[in-house]
Amino acid sequence: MNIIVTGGAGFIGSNFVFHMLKAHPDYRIICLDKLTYAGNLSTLEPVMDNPNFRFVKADICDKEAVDKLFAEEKPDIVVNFAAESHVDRSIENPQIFLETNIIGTSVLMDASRKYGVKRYHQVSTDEVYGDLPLDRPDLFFTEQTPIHTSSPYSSSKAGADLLVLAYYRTYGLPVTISRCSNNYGPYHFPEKLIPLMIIRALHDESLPVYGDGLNVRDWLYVEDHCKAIDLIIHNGKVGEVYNVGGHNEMANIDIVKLILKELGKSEDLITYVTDRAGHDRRYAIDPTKIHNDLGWLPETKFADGIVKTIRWYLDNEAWWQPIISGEYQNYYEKMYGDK
Ligand code: NAD
Ligand code: TDX
Repeated sequence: MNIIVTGGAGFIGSNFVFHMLKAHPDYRIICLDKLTYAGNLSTLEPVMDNPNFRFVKADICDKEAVDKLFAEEKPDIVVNFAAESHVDRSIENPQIFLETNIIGTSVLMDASRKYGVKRYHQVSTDEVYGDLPLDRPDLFFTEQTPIHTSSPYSSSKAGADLLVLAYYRTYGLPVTISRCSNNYGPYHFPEKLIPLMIIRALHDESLPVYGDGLNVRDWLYVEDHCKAIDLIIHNGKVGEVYNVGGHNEMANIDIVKLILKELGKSEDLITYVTDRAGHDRRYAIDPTKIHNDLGWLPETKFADGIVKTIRWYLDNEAWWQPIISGEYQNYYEKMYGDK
C-alpha cells in the first residue's frame, strides 16, 4: 500500500506519519510538504532513514510537481493534511489560505482522479460548523449541522470540503472527510494556545488570553485523531463525512490555569488582551457516527494527555527553541505587540 501524506512535516501530519509507519510496517508512506513556517523537517528526522518512508518538498498547488510525484508513486491513498492552519494568520492575510486550502485541494484531487487513487481523504475541521452558544451545553456539531463559517481560515476549509464532495458527486472520486476538534500533543507549533502558553510560562512571560477567556474548545489528543483517520481510510464509507472529537470541552482560561499549575508558575502571568476578531465562542463535537460505524473512541484522557504534552515540551526544548527565535519573534511582536 502506497500512501501520500501531504503536510506531514506539520503537527498532526507528522504524528500521523509516525502512527502509520508503526501501525502498518508493510505500508510505504510518502510525505509531500512545502515546509512553510509551520513545517519542520527535523520533526521527521526519526523516520528519514526508514526504507518505507520518503520525503518530498513540494507545494500542493504546484500541478507539475504533484503530477510527477503521483506518476512516480502511483499512490493507493492520499491523505491531505497540508493547509494554512492558524486562524489569527488568516485574519492578517486571507489569500494564502484560499490558495493552499482550496486550490491545493483541487490540484491533489485532479491528480487523484488521473492516477486512479482508491481513496482521497480530506482532513477538515469542526470550525466549518461555526460556533455554538455557551448557554446551550445540550447542543453539539453533528455531520448534519449546516456549514456556517466565521474566519477566512474556516471559510477556506469549508470551501475545500464542498469541493471534495463535488468531486465525489461529479467525478465519482472516492473521497472521505474527517472534521476534528482541537488537537494537542507533541510537535504542536508554538503559535497555538497550548504550546504558546507552556513555552511562555516556562520563560515567565505574560500569557495573552483573548477576550474574557471563556471561549470553549473541545480538545483531543493528537494520537486519537490519527487513529480515527487510519480507521476512516480503511473502513470508512466513500462520500461520507465523519466528525471526530472526545467530548472534552474546556474554557481557555481553565487550560491556561492548568498549565500554570503543572509548571508551578503564578497566575499573575495571565494577561487579558484584545479579543480575536470574529472569535468563535464554543466548539463541541458529537462523535456518535464514527463511534457507531467504525468503533472509534478516544483513548487518552485530557488529564493524562496534557501532562504528557507539558512533559514533552520540557524534554524537547531542542525542537522548539530554534522555532521561537528568529522569524517567530517578528510574528509574535506583530500579533501581540498592540494587544
Ligand atoms: P500545521 O500548520 O502544524 O501543519 C501544516 C503543514 O502543511 C506544514 O508542514 C506545512 O509546511 C504544510 N503546508 C502548508 N502549505 C502547504 C502547501 N501549499 N503545500 C504543501 N505543504 C504545505 O497544521 P496542523 O495543525 O498539523 O493541521 C493539519 C490539518 O489538520 C490542517 O488541514 C488543519 O486544517 C486540520 N485540523 C487541525 C486541527 C488542530 O487542532 N491543529 C484540528 C482539526 C483539523
Ligand atoms: O494567544 C492566544 N490566546 C488565546 O486566548 C491564542 C493563540 C489563542 N487563544 C484562544 C483562541 C481560541 O479560543 O485559544 C483558543 C485556541 O486557539 P488556537 O490554538 O489558535 O486554535 P483555534 O483557533 O481553536 O483553531 C485550532 O483548532 C481547529 C487550529 O488552529 C485549527 O487549525 C483547527 O482547525
